[in-house]
Amino acid sequence: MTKVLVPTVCPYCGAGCGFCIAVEKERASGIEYMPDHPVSQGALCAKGNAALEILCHPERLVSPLKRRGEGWVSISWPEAMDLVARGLSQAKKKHGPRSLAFLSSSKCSNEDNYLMQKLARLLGSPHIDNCARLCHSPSVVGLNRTLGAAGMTNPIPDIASSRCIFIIGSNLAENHPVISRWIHRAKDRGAAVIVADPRATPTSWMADIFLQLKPGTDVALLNGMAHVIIKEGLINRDYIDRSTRGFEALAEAVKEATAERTAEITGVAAEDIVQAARAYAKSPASSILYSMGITQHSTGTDNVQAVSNLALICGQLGRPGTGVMPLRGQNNVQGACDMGALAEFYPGYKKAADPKTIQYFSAAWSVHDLPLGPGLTATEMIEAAAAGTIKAMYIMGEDPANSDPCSENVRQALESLDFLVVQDIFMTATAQLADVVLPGAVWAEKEGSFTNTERRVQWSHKAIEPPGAARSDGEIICDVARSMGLQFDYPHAASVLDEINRTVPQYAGITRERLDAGSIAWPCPTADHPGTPILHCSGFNLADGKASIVPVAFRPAAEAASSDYPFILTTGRVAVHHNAGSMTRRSPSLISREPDLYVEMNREDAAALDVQDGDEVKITTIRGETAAIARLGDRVKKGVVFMPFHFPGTNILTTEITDQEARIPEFKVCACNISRRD
Ligand SMILES: Nc1nc2c(c(=O)[nH]1)N[C@H]1C(S)=C(S)[C@@H](COP(=O)(O)OP(=O)(O)OC[C@H]3O[C@@H](n4cnc5c(=O)[nH]c(N)nc54)[C@H](O)[C@@H]3O)O[C@H]1N2
Ligand SMILES: Nc1nc2c(c(=O)[nH]1)N[C@H]1C(S)=C(S)[C@@H](COP(=O)(O)OP(=O)(O)OC[C@H]3O[C@@H](n4cnc5c(=O)[nH]c(N)nc54)[C@H](O)[C@@H]3O)O[C@H]1N2
Ligand code: SF4
Ligand SMILES: [Mo]
Repeated sequence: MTKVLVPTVCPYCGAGCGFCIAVEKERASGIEYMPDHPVSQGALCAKGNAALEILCHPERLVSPLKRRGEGWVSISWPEAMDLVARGLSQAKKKHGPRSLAFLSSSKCSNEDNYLMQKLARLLGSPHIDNCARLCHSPSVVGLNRTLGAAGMTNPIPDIASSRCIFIIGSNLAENHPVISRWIHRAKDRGAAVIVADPRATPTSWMADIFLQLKPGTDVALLNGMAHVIIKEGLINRDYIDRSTRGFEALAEAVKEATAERTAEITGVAAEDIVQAARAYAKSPASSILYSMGITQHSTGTDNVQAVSNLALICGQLGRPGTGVMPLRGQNNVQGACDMGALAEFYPGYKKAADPKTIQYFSAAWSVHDLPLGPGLTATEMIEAAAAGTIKAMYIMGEDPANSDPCSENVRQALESLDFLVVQDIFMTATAQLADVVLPGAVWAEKEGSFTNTERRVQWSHKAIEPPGAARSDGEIICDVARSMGLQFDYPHAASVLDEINRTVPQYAGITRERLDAGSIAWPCPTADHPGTPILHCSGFNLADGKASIVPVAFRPAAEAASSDYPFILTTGRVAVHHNAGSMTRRSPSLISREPDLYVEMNREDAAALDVQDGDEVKITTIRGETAAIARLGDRVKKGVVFMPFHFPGTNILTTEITDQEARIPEFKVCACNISRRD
């Protein structure tokens, strides 16, 4: 029997591991590892290993659907296109192009995202965004300001040459498991690991120094570390003078942030703060890895700036083993942002509010009347839908009804739209609210390029045909565009990449032909440029080539524990589920390992409430309540509880309060109460 091996990229997280799908008789028969892959080197985590389980799942969407009463009827593609064109055109005609909003998908390829944002803007709407808003938008704002670029500065394999790795607000052992293999390699070579997290996690088990801080106190911790480094003369004076501006203001701002004062705010012992500061500053090559524990706060942008301040005053940038590494979440969230599926940027991070950007793309796309931005962010779109200014939405590969905060408000907002079209691979909570549902093909059933967290662009090949009448996202977008009277002639993904090469300078040299020979990290300005694995080696893309040190003052989280809501709820992830769970809850090998929504509590808190391990409890916030199974232990300190958000229910509880600049919700801190359900 002939077996063909088709190289693809894992559809789950931003590590971008590669594997081959073995195809026999036109079916995916198994996974073959890729020992020469630059990141995964033949390894995959539990989710990667289970990826094929969703391909032929009986609940896959296999035909377009339209709502009829409480149920759904299958319709043909021409009828679906007619309904979508009518729904979007009517809103546009009655309320103007700015009444349309588009959510693009960081699960989809660069080509799909490029097409989606182009569709939005050619229809005259500036309102296009993706789930980066809920994820790394503070990195985009903060790092663009301080370092002039928001990408991870160094490649993943480079972590192995770090001598000190500071992991703050990231549980990479569960959420980027293949990246944690590179940390183990560094540890084997003698590197020190520091972890700052309110919870003990499989990541903190790797730590030499574990800083178990109170949720939302990262700016205080980072300022405290900067204080120690400055006081003890551990700064890199040469680097500060040569490559940065703003140091004196930071030194002034952290003058009072002594280790003792920091200990009071963060709950971390002063001695540990001093040890961590010394270890990070003194090592010849230190890197900082961070993720949602830093960004998902009303102070997310401040947190990111405080992280980059630490790297800058120690000169821990621009060399192997150093760097500021925002670990990107979804398989293609980096690419979705690069492609301009963002409210404030056209492709290539050209500012949506700059008339020069409009000129550039008007010429590139041979159109006029492109909308000046910024558009509404994902979180603002929901508010605008509720307020009645957004009338129609096109949502591809996102599940805001489960993944946005305060689910009840999201549901009401989406229900109040005149028209909603959702394009997904499963019937999600969001799709349940749609007028029309379009069945997309998933990664293995289509081809395209994906950009992982290190800015590494890889081509993923098509292994099998999609089920039933499902079609690739790119084809569907082109069809929608054509049925709205636009000229979208892209016969295949490569023809979209060809346009990306011409319009996105960072991708100019990342051609389809070159991707056959291997992956390339952007920026890659020409066809003979090797790509740029390490950023900021010779200065920064800011005035005078210098980075900005931006002092930030500690501000507490928006919600504090009170007598009615005495616990702090923090939400996040577990190893075997992914985000709102549409894929992993349907994956038999994964759901069997983690079948229920649970809340992790400290044993002492549970004892005071007479809650036993395995009891069903009720978790309440001012927004609503949900039930979960209590899981007792010592991983969280007294007064803190943790829930994963992979099951419906968690986001009923979370707050809509956002960071003022980046508009990311504060998923990591809200006040709640817990009681036993009898
Ligand atoms: N298994 C799995 N892997 C995934 C995903 C998944 O759902 N499941 N999702 C992907 C996506 S989209 C993303 S964005 C990434 C996210 O990856 P991570 O950022 O690692 O995910 P989280 O679990 O949300 O949060 C990370 C850690 O932040 C800690 N934390 C909470 N509050 C604070 C705080 O105030 N300060 C600090 N310092 N830490 C805090 C939490 O306890 C948690 O351990 O993972 C990606 N990979
Ligand atoms: N409480 C709480 N909430 C959170 C977070 C948290 O830490 N705590 N984290 C936030 C973060 S970091 C993120 S990134 C968001 C994630 O928010 P979402 O992006 O809304 O979450 P996902 O569940 O990953 O949704 C992706 C959807 O894409 C579909 N899909 C997969 N592949 C394809 C494809 O090829 N084509 C199409 N059309 N669809 C496809 C999947 O079935 C799924 O429904 O959640 C946020 N919400
Ligand atoms: S680490 Fe991420 S990319 Fe790699 S196999 Fe696991 S989920 Fe997939
Ligand atoms: Mo994310």
